[in-house]
Amino acid sequence: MEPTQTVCVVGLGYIGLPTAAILAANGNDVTGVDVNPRHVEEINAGRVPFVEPDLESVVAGVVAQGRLRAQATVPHAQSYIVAVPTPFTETYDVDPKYVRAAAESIAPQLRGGELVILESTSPPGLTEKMGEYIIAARPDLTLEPGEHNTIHLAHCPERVLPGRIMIEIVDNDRIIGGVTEQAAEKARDLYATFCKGELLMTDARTAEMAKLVENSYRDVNIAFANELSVISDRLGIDVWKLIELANHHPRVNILQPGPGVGGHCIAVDPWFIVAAAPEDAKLVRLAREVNDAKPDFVLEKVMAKAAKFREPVIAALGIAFKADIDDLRESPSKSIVERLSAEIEHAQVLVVEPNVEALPASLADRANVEHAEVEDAIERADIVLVLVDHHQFKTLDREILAEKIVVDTKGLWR
Ligand code: SAJ
Repeated sequence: MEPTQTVCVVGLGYIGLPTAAILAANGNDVTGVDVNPRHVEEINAGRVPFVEPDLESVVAGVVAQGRLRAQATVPHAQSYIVAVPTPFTETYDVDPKYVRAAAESIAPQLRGGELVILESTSPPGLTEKMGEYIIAARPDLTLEPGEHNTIHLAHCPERVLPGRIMIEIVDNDRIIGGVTEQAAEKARDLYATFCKGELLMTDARTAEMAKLVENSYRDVNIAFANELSVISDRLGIDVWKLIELANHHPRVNILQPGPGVGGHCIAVDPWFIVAAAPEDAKLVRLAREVNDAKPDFVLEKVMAKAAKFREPVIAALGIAFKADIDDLRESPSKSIVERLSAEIEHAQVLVVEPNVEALPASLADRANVEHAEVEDAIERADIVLVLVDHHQFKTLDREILAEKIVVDTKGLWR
């Protein structure tokens, strides 16, 4: 089979690498570019530098077939996909430095007629801004459609769920946002080589906003659940039962409360909406504030229980940002445990996290913190604090909880 087209993916992280691999597996000739030499080396050896089910077999296959290679420099390609981080600044506005660096590394290779797609989560307007970076570096090119030297720009946000990426990257519907109609058509043709979901055409700004809105929708719904959990606690109502009952209504679907919202998407993206329209994004901002305040509520609850003991032993179950993953970034559970061990120095905190080999330095370095096995931790504890609903915790024999004070933020053992 002849390659469908040459594609260069800039940024070989959680999104860029699966995208590069799936494009290559569907006939495209793909070069992946990454600034991390260790990543480049690993990928060229057919290995994946992070955990994601089923990705490694695809990467190994396409690398062996010569359809995917990784390197440090940007080559010429018919299409480019930019999948780099878009962190936010202290004022919650986007920091476009990685998008800018990617645009500036692509610009020298362009001849006219190429398609440049931004996949990274973006506030409205960043795709157009990427075009400005390209034109600033290459004033001989244009973003006007229909010229021989036109560069086509599109925003096609990824919406895959970590842990299910290789399934969702193929099956999910995909929003294709062109800065021009021609750009959208070109981007659609590229995604059509591997995407079985519907390809939904729109403009770039709407596509940028759609991604932010999807994650904000979830954030607002979780904030509602978290607020209900605080209200229910005060009123002596079981919030899990309450939500279960309310969700029997055919038009009600409340998400689950927890210790707070973590990860690098749902806890981040709503801020881009707030930054874009600070006066108007009232609900979006409030939801962020409610979810960010939930760890304080959990902490106060545990501290009140711990005050009854001279030297409390607290088993903290889970520090990942959600169930059955090893990702500790932006994890409310981890921050609760850090604060707990700092605020009650005379407490012993037994941290259970079956998905990591060792605790992060912020915890490992504390004298009153120990990485423990779940049953041992519970046996030794006065207080059992459930922070993540890992499958190992769900199936525990409840007998071992008798006599223990339980603070269950995930409604695991009701
Ligand atoms: N959470 C709750 N209650 C719930 C559901 C989740 O407290 O009922 C918490 C989780 O514990 C976690 C956080 O929310 O701390 C986020 O978890 P998640 O599983 O909802 O989402 P992510 O961050 O892993 O992935 C999301 C997904 N977006 C949506 O479902 C709208 C994914 O499809 C996106 O691709 C991803 O963000 C992204 O990259 O933006």
